Amino acid sequence: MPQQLTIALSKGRIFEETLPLLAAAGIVPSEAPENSRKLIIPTNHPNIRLVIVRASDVPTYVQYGAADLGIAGKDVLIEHGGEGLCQPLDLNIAQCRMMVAVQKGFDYAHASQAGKRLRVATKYPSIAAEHFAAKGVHVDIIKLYGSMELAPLVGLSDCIVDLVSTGNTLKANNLEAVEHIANISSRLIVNKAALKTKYALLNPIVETFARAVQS
Ligand code: PRT
Ligand code: MG
Repeated sequence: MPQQLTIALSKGRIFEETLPLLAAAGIVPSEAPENSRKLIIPTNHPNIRLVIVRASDVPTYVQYGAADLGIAGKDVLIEHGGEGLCQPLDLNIAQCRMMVAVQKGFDYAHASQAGKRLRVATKYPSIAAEHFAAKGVHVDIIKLYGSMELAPLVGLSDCIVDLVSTGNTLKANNLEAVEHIANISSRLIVNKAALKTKYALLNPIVETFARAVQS
């Protein structure tokens, strides 16, 4: 039986921005996940299929070899830890910034002085903990799964650590960014074992993606 290749992707911006890269490698999905409830999407290539999973689940599928490769944001990869994964390429897609944000008018400089305690709401506890530890600021991290922007508005936290791209969400909720933590983009991730056992299938895709990113 010919070897099968499974690619894990999330719906939305990552899927949209990955389509041209797949096309460059001659891979065309049979349908778009936005128009379908299918979780396994075949492609024009009989041995290559896509699986559609939550963005934060992509590294897990690839780590355990349920998918051979995938595309995940650096935010998701830092929180996952990267175990069992090779990260051969920064694809420079789905770009954004990890920022600290507060309600407009909140005195962040004062509140984040050493010696005080800051309440931080975030979906990214590892990134947030590391950032504030490096500054020597004591924090209580409140883990949320979405809509972090609400937390400072209702007194759940003093600030949030979240991704910002246009800044429209912050603006619409009377928040402002006060600190830049990191620039974020999405990376190609490959299962470490598959990199060896499926080299002949995987390598042309990695090389094509690398060329597409450079051009
Ligand atoms: O949406 P869902 O809860 O299913 O999962 P997800 O948010 O993890 O997935 P998705 O598809 O929204 O994001 C996938 C990846 O895209 C993330 O892991 C990031 O690496 C990257 N990315 C790029 C972003 C953004 N830009 C972004 N703006 N991920 C999320 N956002 C959110 C942000 O959290 C905030 O709520 O968009 C809002 C801010 O956007 P602006 O344009 O208003 O600033
Ligand atoms: Mg989202």
